[in-house]
Amino acid sequence: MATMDKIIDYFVALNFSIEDGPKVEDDFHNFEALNLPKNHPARDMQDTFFFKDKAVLRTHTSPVQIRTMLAQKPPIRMIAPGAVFRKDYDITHTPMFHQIEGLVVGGKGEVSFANLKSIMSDFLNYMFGEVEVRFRPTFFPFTEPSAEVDISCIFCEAEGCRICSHTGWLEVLGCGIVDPNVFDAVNYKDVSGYAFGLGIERFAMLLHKIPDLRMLFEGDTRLLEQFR
Ligand code: 2NM
Repeated sequence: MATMDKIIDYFVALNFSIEDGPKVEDDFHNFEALNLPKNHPARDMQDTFFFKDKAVLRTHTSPVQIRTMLAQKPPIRMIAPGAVFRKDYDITHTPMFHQIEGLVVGGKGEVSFANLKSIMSDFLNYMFGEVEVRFRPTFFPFTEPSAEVDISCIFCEAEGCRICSHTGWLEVLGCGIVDPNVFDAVNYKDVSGYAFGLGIERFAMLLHKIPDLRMLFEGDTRLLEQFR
């Protein structure tokens, strides 16, 4: 997928390794280690596909970050591209989609929110050209502080249109400083880190101005012909 390759190229040039992991996951790697304890309301956000025996289809690629941290010592500088699965189907959601998540871990005090802001801003300017980038505080179980990141609308030059819901802004990714509970789960001591995640189909949709995400999965030749 061209959009996936463009994103991967950026991070490979910055010395990130590409990591992979299983799509059928267990509770520990998909939830528990990511600070999503059992019976926690944050689990409902995930709309998980469960198997009979408690195995799950991964709802994000973060379990790959957990497996990489368990297998390697810091420093870590990685991205995990791949398919993820959620019970969600409408014009902006498909039950299978692709994510790229990134993780950087260094020694105590080595990694800051300022580092995260600058790498995310540079990355979004590489992807979308000269856009404004805005960080809004939000909550994720696995990062604290956390931010949702918006770019100025590339469809209307931030004038306000239907695609940006007349706000002038498009939400494109989430990120934050890795929560200490995540490092505890993998037995990392005296480290600091940041992580980020984004949906590749959403990026493709914005880059190619495709109005309905489901069109990417239908294989209609009228869409595909335009990308020959
Ligand atoms: C996001 C947003 C913020 C994330 C966190 C981690 C880990 F494993 F380090 F805890 N991996 N990915 C993360 C953080 C993902 O996606 C919207």
